[in-house]
Amino acid sequence: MKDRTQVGIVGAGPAGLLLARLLKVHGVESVIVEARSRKYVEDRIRAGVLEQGTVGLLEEAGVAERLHREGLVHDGVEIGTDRRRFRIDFRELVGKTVTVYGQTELTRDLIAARLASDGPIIWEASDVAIGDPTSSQPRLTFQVAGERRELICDFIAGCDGFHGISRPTLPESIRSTYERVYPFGWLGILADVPPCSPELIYASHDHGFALASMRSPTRSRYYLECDLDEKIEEWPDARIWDELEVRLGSPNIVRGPSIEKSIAPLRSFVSTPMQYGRLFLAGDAAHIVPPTGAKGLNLAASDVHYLCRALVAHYKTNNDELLGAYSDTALARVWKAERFSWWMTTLLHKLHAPESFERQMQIAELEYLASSRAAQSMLAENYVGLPF
Ligand code: RFL
Ligand code: PHB
Repeated sequence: MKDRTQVGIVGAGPAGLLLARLLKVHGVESVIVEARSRKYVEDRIRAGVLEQGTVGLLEEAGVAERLHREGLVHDGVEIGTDRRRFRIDFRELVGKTVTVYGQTELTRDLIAARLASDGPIIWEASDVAIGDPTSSQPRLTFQVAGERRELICDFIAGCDGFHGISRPTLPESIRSTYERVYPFGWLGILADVPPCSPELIYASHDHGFALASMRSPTRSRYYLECDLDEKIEEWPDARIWDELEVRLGSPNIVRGPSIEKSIAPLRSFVSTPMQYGRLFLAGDAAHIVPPTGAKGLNLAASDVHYLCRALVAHYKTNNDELLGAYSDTALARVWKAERFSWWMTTLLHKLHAPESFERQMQIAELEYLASSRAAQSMLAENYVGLPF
């Protein structure tokens, strides 16, 4: 079966769903092709912090109603060290805030809006492939329910995450990759207990990094730095709660059974360029950040903003300048978020022997951050999100 659309979107993660919604708002049609089932996509537990700019985009997309009702606006974060705890006050330092709202909820909102009126999502597509990306009629081919389908497009947006097929569609000869794999992972736990603090706490401790986050006033999300070869079975809930109390220095953590528990590796990764002919990459398909700066989802949103603006300029004013500049424009912001995420990660994790020079530098940098308004402003400006 052969179909046609203006923009073929590979992947129904936040990047693909938000792009489809924004395009629709501006009168551009799309079809989303997703490898997984709706249930799988809706149940995935991932990021939790939205920059103010991301919230603005969700407003533009008309999907911010529940976010404004249920999202928690945070004016700052706390940083914990072995010696002290101090606060970075975003509102006071840079006049902006972040909103805590789970990626899971955001994904559900975007899927509901899409299915209400915007156009199809083709779930559980297999053997997805991109044909003729440098021609004027690129194609998406795939199998669904045993039937082979072909979708002729004006443009294709590769929003299929780190393990997708879009990035490898760019010939290796034109691709450059930049990567850092960190020697530790994050053990995440989700539990229906009230958070231990009204704001997020990022803690650097001799035992390793810990993060106290949340999804709502009754649901907490915590993370512990762990070794990459550790198995989840080695971390019964009681051991996780004990370790969180030590690293966060918070005796008042409310304990409860874990609803979800998993270990994720940490990686910094950028693939350039983000365009090949009429194929445009957005989000994790082109770049990965370690979660320490809470930037992954927000970067997907800023890519989508640039891409949507460029596609709309093509259709409304026949101007392809923004499309031609997409890769450079998006990458300029990506690299700054990569820097910030790498900096937060190397500042707070256990990377060096206790007596090493490097460990002393880490301690000195944390002390500087605790006492310098300039250093705190740098953190705040990046954490709430650089402009786009
Ligand atoms: P996503 O969310 O990975 O969505 C990509 C979608 O594409 C689908 N797909 C395909 N569809 C069709 N054909 C194919 N061949 C396909 N291959 C894949 C996938 O099923 C999926 O639905 O990428 P997107 O949209 O760019 O969004 C990016 C964000 O999801 C990501 O940056 C963040 O979630 C990163 N991230 C985290 N960021 C944070 O800021 N804080 C966190 O705590 C945090 N935890 C995480 C994370 C990413 C994780 N991944 C990718 C393994 C935890 C995990 C486990
Ligand atoms: C989360 O709540 O999942 C979260 C929050 C902040 C981060 C990473 C993850 O930096």
